[in-house]
Amino acid sequence: MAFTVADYILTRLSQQQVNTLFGVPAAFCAPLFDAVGPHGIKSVVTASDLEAGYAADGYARTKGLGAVAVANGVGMLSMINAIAGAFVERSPVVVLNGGPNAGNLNNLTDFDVLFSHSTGQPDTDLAAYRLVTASAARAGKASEVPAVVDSAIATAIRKKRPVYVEINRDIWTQACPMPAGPLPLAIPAAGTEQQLAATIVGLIRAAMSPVILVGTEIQRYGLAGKVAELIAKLGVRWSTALLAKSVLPEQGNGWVGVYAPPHSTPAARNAVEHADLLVMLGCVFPSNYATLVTTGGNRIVSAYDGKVKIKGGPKQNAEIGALVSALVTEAAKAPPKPVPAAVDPPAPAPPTGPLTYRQVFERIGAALDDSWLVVPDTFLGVASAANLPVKGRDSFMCGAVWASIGHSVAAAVGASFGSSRRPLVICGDGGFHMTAQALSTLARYARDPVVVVIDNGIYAFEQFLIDDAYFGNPSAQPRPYVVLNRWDFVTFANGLGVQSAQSVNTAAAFDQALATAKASGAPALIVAKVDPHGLPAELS
Ligand SMILES: Cc1ncc(C[n+]2csc(CCOP(=O)(O)OP(=O)(O)O)c2C)c(N)n1
Repeated sequence: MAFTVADYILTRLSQQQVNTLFGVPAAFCAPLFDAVGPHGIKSVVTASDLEAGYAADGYARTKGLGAVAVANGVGMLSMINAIAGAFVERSPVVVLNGGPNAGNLNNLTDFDVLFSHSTGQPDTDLAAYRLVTASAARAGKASEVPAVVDSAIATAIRKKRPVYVEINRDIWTQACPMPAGPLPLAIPAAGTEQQLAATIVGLIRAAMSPVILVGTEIQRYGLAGKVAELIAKLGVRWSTALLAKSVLPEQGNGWVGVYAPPHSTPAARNAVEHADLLVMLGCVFPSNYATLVTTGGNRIVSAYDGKVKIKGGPKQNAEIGALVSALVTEAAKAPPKPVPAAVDPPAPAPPTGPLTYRQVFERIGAALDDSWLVVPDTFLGVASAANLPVKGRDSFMCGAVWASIGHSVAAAVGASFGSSRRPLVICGDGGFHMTAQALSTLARYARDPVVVVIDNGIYAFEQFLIDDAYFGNPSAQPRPYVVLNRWDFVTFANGLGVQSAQSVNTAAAFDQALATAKASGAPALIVAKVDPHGLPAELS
């Protein structure tokens, strides 16, 4: 049988250890799904296109590269939110689209006949994805496929961002040359790294209270081990931005806690905000970091996206991998300094009375071991999630910057394939409403995430941002537009095939439900019912 265009793409993906293709098939891309088997790739069909995008993103964050294919137009535009998040948060997902053929395009331009799911523009998907990917290209002929695909996958891996590949729907099964040689994955050093590293290490050694803020690029480029070495050699304290939580094990010396303003722990706040030198390595900053970054001026060194900026100086080119290696080499030139001891998290209060937001996090914190991957959503509990004592490296995954509610449940689908850890999702009821059908995918493919839904009946985070006085006053009414339709979550989960589902309203019952879910090895839902007026500890 001939080696086809679909085979080419799947070969290149499997060479990069991608063994799962997420998506929702449609005629324009179905031949890709038909071809997966011989490549050792499994297709995972999700309950929605948005879920497919989040799942591929969760897989990419945990495995290093992900792939997804959905229907052109209707599927692609539905999924674009997930890929925008992957772009912002540096998650390399290969988006594969079956695009119009020559006849479709002629009928559109000559006769105004729309091809399937067309907006009436020949390249809507391509143009839209150009905005949220590191590269977007279309292959109209089989002969163009090797160059288009190689360039896209290499870009995804080098830039740690999603890429978009559109294949003329007619050519999936056409003959295509086999891949020639390895992908060009090397990232050339800029040549400045050694000198910049000498300057930065000199500044750290001269500082009284330096802190390294470790960011996402360190995880994505596999540099965590080297940064751990750097911390040990320099005896420096360290924190992470929320997006990068668990890039290094948090029980090590020098750890001061996640810095996620405005609700960080006093230890993290003091260390980061009062550091006389703050070295920020590969951090993606959302707006809540603006004060720190924009007013830091003379005490900040930052390395991000191929550039280094030292204390208000100009941005200089530097490749992060070469820079981190050079920092370690420079740091090794003097004897290691002792690293200050880690700051211990506060002990939880005894679990009494009705379940509270605070208790849910305390109980989860007490139950964490190194089998779990904690996957919080964007909700009132995000600051509490930042402080969870997760165990070991890569034990936390969160859409902390793009902040799209519902990400957690669907990204856990992908992470359950990409990580050896078991996802423990923590989501608000409103966020759960967004991607709740993902429970069906978990059941169908026998995945084992545990999903904790904190059921307070409202979009509490929105209420908090609009009028937080509501939370201190038990008789206050929430804004009408933050009130949710109440679901019977247990019946809903059972209906989707998740048999282990229970609703709890005390801390003891929550502990029991979590232990049962852990023992089951099957997907599980725990509905934690809390008072809508309650706040997590960090916001009280
Ligand atoms: C896709 C998307 N839609 C809307 C928002 C705005 N938003 C941010 S938090 C939030 C409320 C979340 O409510 P819930 O999941 O119930 O958690 P809670 O805040 O009650 O803990 C909303 C609507 C968003 N961030 N993402």
